[in-house]
Amino acid sequence: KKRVVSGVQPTGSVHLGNYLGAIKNWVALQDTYETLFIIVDHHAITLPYDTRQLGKATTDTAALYLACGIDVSKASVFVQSHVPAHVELMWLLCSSTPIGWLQKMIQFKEKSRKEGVENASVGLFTYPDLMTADILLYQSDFVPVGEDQKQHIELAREIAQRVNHLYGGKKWKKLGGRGGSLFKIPEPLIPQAGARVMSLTDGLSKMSKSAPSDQSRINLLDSKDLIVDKIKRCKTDSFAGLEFDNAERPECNNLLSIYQIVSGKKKEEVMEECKDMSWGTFKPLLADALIEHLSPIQVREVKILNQSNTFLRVCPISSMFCSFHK
Ligand code: AQP
Repeated sequence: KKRVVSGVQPTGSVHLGNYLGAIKNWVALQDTYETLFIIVDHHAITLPYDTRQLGKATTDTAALYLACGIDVSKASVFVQSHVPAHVELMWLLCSSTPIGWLQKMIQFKEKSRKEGVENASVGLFTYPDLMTADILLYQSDFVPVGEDQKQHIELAREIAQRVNHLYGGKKWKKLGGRGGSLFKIPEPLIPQAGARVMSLTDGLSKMSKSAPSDQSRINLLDSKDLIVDKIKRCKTDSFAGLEFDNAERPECNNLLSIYQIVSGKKKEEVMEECKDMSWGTFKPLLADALIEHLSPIQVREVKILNQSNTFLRVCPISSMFCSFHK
């Protein structure tokens, strides 16, 4: 069986972008592939974080994986920091990665902007090497991610090729080494719909955990009232009717796309159904579709957390740093 690896950072509330761009697609893959879904807590400490929250966010993210339909009888679900080999391989990969390759990463530029590059952590800079280690450690064939991670997967491929070239192949075999390729070259799996879910308050920015306003995202655990309120207040435009793929209407495209995926309808069906609608008619329809889709996930999440009080109790990173607080 081909192998699939992916993960989400326990950095805050898992939102609709994480779900539609990644987790929802994992569920379909677990029947066909050997799948490993990781809660990537080492990634979560590359930006300032609350040590007391990290353990809880780790447990909550794992519970959400299961509530969204990940089945542990088919897939492996685990916490990144529980497997030290991720960090060990990362160090080996860092030593073969030219600094210039990391300097080109858009996510580093964006995430270091707030603090300034000089103040950003070395961890944030080398994050792509850790992500590469997460993938290469398991000789993964495919990595299902949202579009924002495409550049990191391309880098992972380049690092794998470089290490294969430097330390694999015939020349090492002659010297008594293993020869051949050390690492498989992974392929990204980016969904056709949901690859880039945009903010509710700005159709040109991606929905994100770190955006200061909670109004900009639908969290998977938002209450019905909150979903209705967020959709009621989300940014729209003053064009007549609703349409996909008009570059002048990014919010319209985003909201229709979300509706299409959560309602399980085809794009043509949604176009036909919504083309003459006003925002006043469409918004309650979208809110209802979101609630209908997310409610079963929310019910399962509560059940899972209640059932499993020993479930992922200890998070080594947080327990280590928490002890420094005392
Ligand atoms: N808006 C999005 N649309 C589609 N997919 C998305 N992903 C993230 N945002 C969107 C995908 O979710 C997976 C897990 O993301 P992550 O938590 O590991 O990384 P992230 O990019 O830090 O997530 P956020 O929520 O967007 O946080 P910040 O605030 O840090 O930017 C990945 O597969 C990602 O592609």
